[in-house]
Parts: sequence; C-alpha cells; structure tokens
Amino acid sequence: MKVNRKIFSLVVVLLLLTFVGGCFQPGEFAVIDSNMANYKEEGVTPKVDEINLEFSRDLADVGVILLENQETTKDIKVTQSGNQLVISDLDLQPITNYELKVSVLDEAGNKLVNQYQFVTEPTSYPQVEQINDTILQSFYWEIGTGDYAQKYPEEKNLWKLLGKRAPDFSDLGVTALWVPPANKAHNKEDEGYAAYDLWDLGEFEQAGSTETKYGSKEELEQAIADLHQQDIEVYYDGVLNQRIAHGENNIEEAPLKGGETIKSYSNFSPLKGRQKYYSRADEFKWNWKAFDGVDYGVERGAMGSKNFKGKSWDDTYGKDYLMAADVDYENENVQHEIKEWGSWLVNDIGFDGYRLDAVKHIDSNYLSEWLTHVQENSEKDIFFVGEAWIESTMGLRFFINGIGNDNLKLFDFPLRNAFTELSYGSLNMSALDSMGLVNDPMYGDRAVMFVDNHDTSRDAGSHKTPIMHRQMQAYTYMLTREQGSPMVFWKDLYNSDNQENLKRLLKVRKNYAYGAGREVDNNGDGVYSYVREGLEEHPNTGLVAMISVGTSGKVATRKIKTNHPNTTFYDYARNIKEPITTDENGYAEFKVRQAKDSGWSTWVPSN
Ligand SMILES: [Ca+2]
Ligand SMILES: [Ca+2]
Ligand SMILES: [Ca+2]
Repeated sequence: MKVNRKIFSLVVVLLLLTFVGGCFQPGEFAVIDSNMANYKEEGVTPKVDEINLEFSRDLADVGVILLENQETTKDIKVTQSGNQLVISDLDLQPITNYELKVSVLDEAGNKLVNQYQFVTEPTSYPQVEQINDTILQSFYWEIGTGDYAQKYPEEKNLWKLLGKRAPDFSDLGVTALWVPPANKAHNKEDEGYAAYDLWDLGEFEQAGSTETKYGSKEELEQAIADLHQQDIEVYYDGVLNQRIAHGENNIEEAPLKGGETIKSYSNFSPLKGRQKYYSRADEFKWNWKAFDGVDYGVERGAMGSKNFKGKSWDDTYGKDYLMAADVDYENENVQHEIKEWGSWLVNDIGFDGYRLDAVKHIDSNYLSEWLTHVQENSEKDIFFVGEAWIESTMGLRFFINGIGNDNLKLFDFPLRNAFTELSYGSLNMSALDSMGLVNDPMYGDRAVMFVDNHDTSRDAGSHKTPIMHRQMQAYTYMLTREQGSPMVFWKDLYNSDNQENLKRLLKVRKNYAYGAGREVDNNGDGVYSYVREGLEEHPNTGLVAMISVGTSGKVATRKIKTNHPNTTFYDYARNIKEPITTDENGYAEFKVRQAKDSGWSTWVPSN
C-alpha cells in the first residue's frame, strides 16, 4: 500500500477538528480519508487508476461495484488491508459517467455504504496560442449587502477578493474584468453610479468616508496588479453623465435660464482627489457652471429638468438630461479635465479599458473626442464598451454611426431581448442566426453580448425581468459565437445554481470555441445548432453547440457536418452521456435534450 503523507496530515487535521468540537465523532464507522476529496475540485481524469479509502475501523468484508454510464459493470481490482481499501485497474474513459458503490462490514458486523459519482475529464486540452476574449462583470447590484453579505462575506471587500481570485479567473479563461465604478460616490453604500469625485478611488476622507463600497485605493491597485499577473485586463466603469451631492456643503445659489435663482446641489468644490491629481484644478470649480442643469431645488423640490443660465443641453443620442447634476460637455474646462482623468486611469492607475455608463446621454462629439484622446495617449490597445441602452439593432447601428469612432463597442441589448424570448420558450430558434448587433454584417464584432447585468437582474427594482429560464442556453449561444465579445455576469457565475454548468461552458470557450463559425441548415423546430470549425494547427479544437427550447424531455437529433471526419465527440456539458462519432465526411447525428434545465450540449472532439 502506498504511504501517503498528505493523508496522514489530513487525519491529524481531522483529529484536531474533533478536539476543538468538529463533526467527526470518535468511534463512528466512517470513511476518514480518501483521495476522492482531491478530485472534487480538479476533476477525475482518465489517468486516475486508483481510489484509496481509509476507514475509522478495520474491515471484515468488502463489496465494490463500478458502473460505467449507469449500466456496464467494470472489472476492477480491490485490495483490502486493515482499515485501508484500494480500488485499482480502473481503466477510466474520458468524459464518461461513473458510479462507485462501496459497501463494507466491520468486525462486529456493522454495515457502511458509500457512493461516489463522477464524470471524467478529457485526457488533455488543446493548447491554443491566444485564448478567446471573455469579459467578467465582477459585481452585481446587491453585492456586499444584506443577505448576500451574510452568505458571501468575502464579497464585502471586492478589491481584495478580485486579487485573490485572479488565478481562478485565469483558469476559467476570463481575460478581462469589468469592475464597478471605483470613484467616490455620494455615500459609502452607493454602487458608484452616484458619482461624487471621479479622482477619488477610495483615498480621501470625502462624502462620509475614505473607502468606497469596494475598498481602498491601495486595495484596488493591488487587485489590478494581481489581475495583470494573470494576464487579465481591468476595465473601469466610467460615470461621465452626472454628479450627485453628499449633503449641505454641496448646496449653492444657482441661476436658471429665465431669471429664477434656486438653491441646488451643484457645488462640488473643493474636491480633494481633483486638487491632488489635476494640474489645472485651481482654474475652475465644479459648481453650476460645469453643469447643464438639474431637476431639483432645495426649496423648490422636484421641478423637472431645467437648464442653468446660459446653458443648453448637449447634442446627444437620447435626452441629455438623465439625473442629478448633468455634466456640461460643451464647457472647455470640463472637456479638458475628463480627458486628463481618462488618461490618468489608464497610464497611472493601470486600467486597460472602459465600460462607459449611460453614453446615449453624453455629448456625442465629445464622447468620440474623448475615446480618441485616451487611445492616442496610451501605448495600450484600450478597450471601450458603451452602455447605450437601445433595444433595436437598427438603433445601435444608428448610434455607432452617430459617434463615428471605431474604438467603441456596445452592449447587445437586442440580443438580450432574444434571450428573454428564449427564456419564455417563445423564440423562433431558426431566427437566432440574425438576432442582435452580433449578427450585423458590418458591426458584429462591436457587440458585447450579455445575458444579465447589474441593472437587468436585481432582486428589487430590476430594470428588466432577469433571465430566469434557459439561462445556460443563452450562455451557450453567446460563449460559442465567433463574432463579438461575451460578458459573463458575476451573480450567474458565483451566486447561482448554474455556477458549475457555467464554469464548464467557460472551459469549452477557452479550449474549443475556435475557427470559423457556421450556421447549420436545419435550425428550427425548437433546436438551434452552431458549428465552430476548429483551428488547422490544433485539430482537437472546434465544436458543435446545440440549444433547445422544448420541454418534452426527449432527445432531439440533427445531422450536422463538422470539419472532423471519423472523430468521436463528447458533450462537455454532460447533458447527453453517450459519445457520437462522425463518418468519413465529418457528418454525425448530434443530440440535444428538449428540457429547460438540460437543453444545451457542447460537443467537442476527443483527444
Ligand atoms: Ca451643454
Ligand atoms: Ca447628460
Ligand atoms: Ca450635458
């Protein structure tokens, strides 16, 4: 028998736990250690040829059965000595279901039955030179608050957690993180969209605290360093449209267009962050002159949006006014400062890109100028995605043309509307070849696809209905697509029942979703399939992705051509257990189940 030092130390730890009141009861008949514990996280590979179990008592009799794909009983070797049991000669196959049943008797005739179920991993993954881009939105509305803070206490200091989790992100194939607005907000509990001082990243005692909801500036900078260590880019959430006051110190007398003077929350000077970092900080103040208008006066109350004296609303795609004190991008001081700030975040703090909030309410000319400025003043290839909340593809196209800047990508809201229909079961699956910006022949690669985000999936006050059903079908579509960039939502990845499924799907994207993407010719009747041809230099890349909208529980088959003749494919999603082998022309009958909670398959070539 193999002497395993790790087991010995684990036993010591278990005994220690007992001593301090752990759950292991001395004298209880139980498995006290097993190498299966190690495989819980890393998965069982076909190379595993031995399972070790150590019991709390010596064994008198042993019965072991290993079932392959729920039917075949495998020939295995069982060796027992004292309280140790070794099951060997396993001959495991890749991506196959196994069920191990172990029943043992101790010397007094007490019986103990243990069952282990596992699906084996592939023997190896393709090693592509450049993995696909995958963005993670690394927060959600409720993060670090209420029940979530109880259940996920590590999320209370987000910056620390992001640094710590960087290796896991890398393992999943995440290449970039969109982090929440890191600027000081009007109070510490705020998510960051109620921007107070854009230059204060949790460094100055302002608006009631030094830290932001997510931590301190030092912690943010450490997180960026840890993420860069794993080759993960970090995107800043830029809130350029509005400023929101903290309290009485921000009240000033301000003249409105038409002669009336009100008391408004529009005096933001001095701002400590700005005074420290902006060399022209003394040349103007952030008071009403830096804004176009407000919709509230201290004595007047809500009054609808009104311009300050001499101001006019900016030239925007939507209405310029959205909320609070609306920034005036025709003001040259403002223009200059926000450009300097944009470059500071990239060049001094280390950000690699931006997610830009509410861009249809920001001056279109200035937005384009700002994008060009930030890009041209950096050696990095800066990523920019705008939140232009426009739910038609034609509208997004119109917005892109209006901004006229090749650097800007946009969130694909119309594609998400298709996912909503998919969720309800009412989507015509054959239309999935043409939905959203991602399928636009000109602008497909400008699309950032998403299933849900901090606005569309909130527990209360959600701006849309969250995608409740067929979430994995939507993610499968998005994460296997050739065009566009997909964004995965933290709440789906770490706080949902789907997290293991989503992690497997991310691995499909990282390892197999390469080569040209191709629509098949038999989409419809509740099934959509999509092929990635694979890379010539990596013959074990490529895939067939299938999603369904049906609920019968039956398996649907589609004859699909791949670029892989005489090749065995496995469903990496584990929703269909049996492998499929293509003929000499690359054809096979691929399968997907018609069910809400298992209606997706990602067929990948075996290695
Ligand atoms: Ca203006
Ligand atoms: Ca505006
Ligand atoms: Ca404005």
